[in-house]
Amino acid sequence: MEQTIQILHCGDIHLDSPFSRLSVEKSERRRAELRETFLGVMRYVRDKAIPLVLISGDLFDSDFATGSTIETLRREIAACAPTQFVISPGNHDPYTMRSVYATGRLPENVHIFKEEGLARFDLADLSISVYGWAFLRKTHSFSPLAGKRVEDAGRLNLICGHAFLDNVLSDCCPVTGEDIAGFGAHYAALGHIHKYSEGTRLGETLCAYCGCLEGRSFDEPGIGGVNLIEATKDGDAWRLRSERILFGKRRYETLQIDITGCAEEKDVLAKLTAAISAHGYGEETTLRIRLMGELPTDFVLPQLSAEEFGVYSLDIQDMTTPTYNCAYLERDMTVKGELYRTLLPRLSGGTPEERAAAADALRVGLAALENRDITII
Ligand SMILES: [Mn+2]
Repeated sequence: MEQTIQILHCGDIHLDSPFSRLSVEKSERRRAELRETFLGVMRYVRDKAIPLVLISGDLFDSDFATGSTIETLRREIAACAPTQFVISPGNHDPYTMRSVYATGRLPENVHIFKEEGLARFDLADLSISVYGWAFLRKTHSFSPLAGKRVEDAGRLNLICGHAFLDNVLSDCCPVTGEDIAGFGAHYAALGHIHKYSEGTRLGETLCAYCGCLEGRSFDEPGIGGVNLIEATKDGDAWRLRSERILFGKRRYETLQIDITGCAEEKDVLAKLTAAISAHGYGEETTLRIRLMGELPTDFVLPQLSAEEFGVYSLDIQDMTTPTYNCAYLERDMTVKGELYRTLLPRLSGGTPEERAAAADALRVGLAALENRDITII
């Protein structure tokens, strides 16, 4: 008889993140949205009656959590029973005596790994074994899987842990691909890398990072989500299928747009609008646009607002360089020529940031010397 089991893998949720780059009001709203997104996952688990949830670390952003977050967590997890939750504390929320894991009185359907070394948790009635470990502090210096093998190959064997895969010098649990392949589990639910990527096969093991649930900065682009694993028993073997389910409410994205050749303000607007709509960015997107290319020295960039483009928030980085008549400026005996010659080493030889800063200085300087309006974005 065919038996199918669904397993939900999530992690790097970072509840109660400070979102410190945002204003007080916006950061409070983002914390609430993050909790709301997490509640969405819990609703999904209940609606689909998923029997097992793996949380691969960094459920909390730190070992501090607000009373209301702990209360919500307790209530939501209890309401999911008989679903079992297995949690592997990560580098942001290590298992310590004062952590929520030790003091939070979490419901009975939660199992938390408490040791740095490999431990095993069996779901008796489902013939599933989950192997995992805990961070006990900010660092974890060895691979709990090294040289180990699953103990009972007849069960559905899973790994749940926070680890930096194939980064042997890392002090964030340096597990290697060979460790995972050699261990011989069916699925490895990893946390730590916030970017979701398709699962990879390491030996017989499907191995995946779930990414975060909500991006918190431009370093964490895309809409966050969870991995839904469907394991089907086929004779003695298990067949696994992985599906990405999106839950994030907002996303951070960066677009690099070359505006060379734009002669007027409306050309820039048209180019940006086309790029934004091609990517389908809207109210859910905090967008950074990096403007590239060359512009005439007297070109004044228009003021660009998030509302104009229908996105949540807009951050413009002007990395354009001015096209200038360098042969003329080089020989120019006025202050303009002097300005150009002073900036020339950085315009032609610095890092991209230095070149951009020097180009800004030249554009603003020439504009000032020519009594033109200056707009600095
Ligand atoms: Mn994390």
